[in-house]
Amino acid sequence: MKLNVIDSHTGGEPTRVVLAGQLPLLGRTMAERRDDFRNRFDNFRSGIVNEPRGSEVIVGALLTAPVEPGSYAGVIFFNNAGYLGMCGHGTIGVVETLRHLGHIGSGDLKLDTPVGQISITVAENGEVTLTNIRSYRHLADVSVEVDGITYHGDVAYGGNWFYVVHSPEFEIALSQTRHFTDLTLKIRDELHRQGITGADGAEIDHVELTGPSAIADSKNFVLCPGGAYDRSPCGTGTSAKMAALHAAGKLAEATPYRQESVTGSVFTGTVTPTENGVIPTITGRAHVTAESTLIFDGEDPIRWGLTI
Ligand code: PYC
Repeated sequence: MKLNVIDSHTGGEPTRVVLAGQLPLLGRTMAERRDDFRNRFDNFRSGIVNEPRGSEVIVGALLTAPVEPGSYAGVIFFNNAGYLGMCGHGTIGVVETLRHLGHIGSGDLKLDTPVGQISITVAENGEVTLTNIRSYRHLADVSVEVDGITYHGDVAYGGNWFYVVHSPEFEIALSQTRHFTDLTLKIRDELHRQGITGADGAEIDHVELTGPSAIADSKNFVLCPGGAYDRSPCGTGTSAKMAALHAAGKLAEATPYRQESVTGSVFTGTVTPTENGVIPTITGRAHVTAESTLIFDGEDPIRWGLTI
């Protein structure tokens, strides 16, 4: 079995796009198709993103036919730990991949995801602005204690569930990623231990630390579900953060908010208030890094990837 994929990175965070029509998913909605992917092809999920073909940093994006009228395509995001509701850097990577293939140019398009339809504008220079689904602060000022230090943060939704730590602030730097990974894993475990969840008991699987930035409004470190940190500023994390700031009266409608990542890349966002939350936009740029054919050799005992 072979799969054609295109790799890109968005602000340093990789996306591996699996071109449409190669894994025939059943379902009328993207959520049904995601469930079919999980039930029948989860070995491909693992084989596509995990070692030896990938790593815990890669986010996969499987393209499908659209489900909503007017949409260009459907997309299901996944990683080493499972499936993501939405993915901001991944959406920008998908759009750059479609542009690289000559399937789209500048202009507007819509993509269907398991959590809703995303609107996209592609500029002549390849910059992508995505309009995300409704994002909102679910719980304000939740405290957790780890190693004798109390952290304060908000539980917020931006297409995935986040605990956004607002104090203390951190000096975010690449040299500190091991320390921040350990800390955010402990914070996430503590949230789970205390039974703190998103709406309807949803698991909080991303933790975002923020601190001052020399070039943007803030700099972040985002722990992703599988234990890797986001090399990009995290589109869903920036959406969640902006929703929390707006709910706290700290971010006004249409005011550009610049989020720097731990690697120094930047997304610019805005919010438009809506009932019970905001509609965020996120602007960023991706670059294609490889066109490849993945081979799943029936005689390879680890063809479905290593789960480390
Ligand atoms: O950009 O939304 C994002 C994202 C989620 C996980 C990794 N990147």
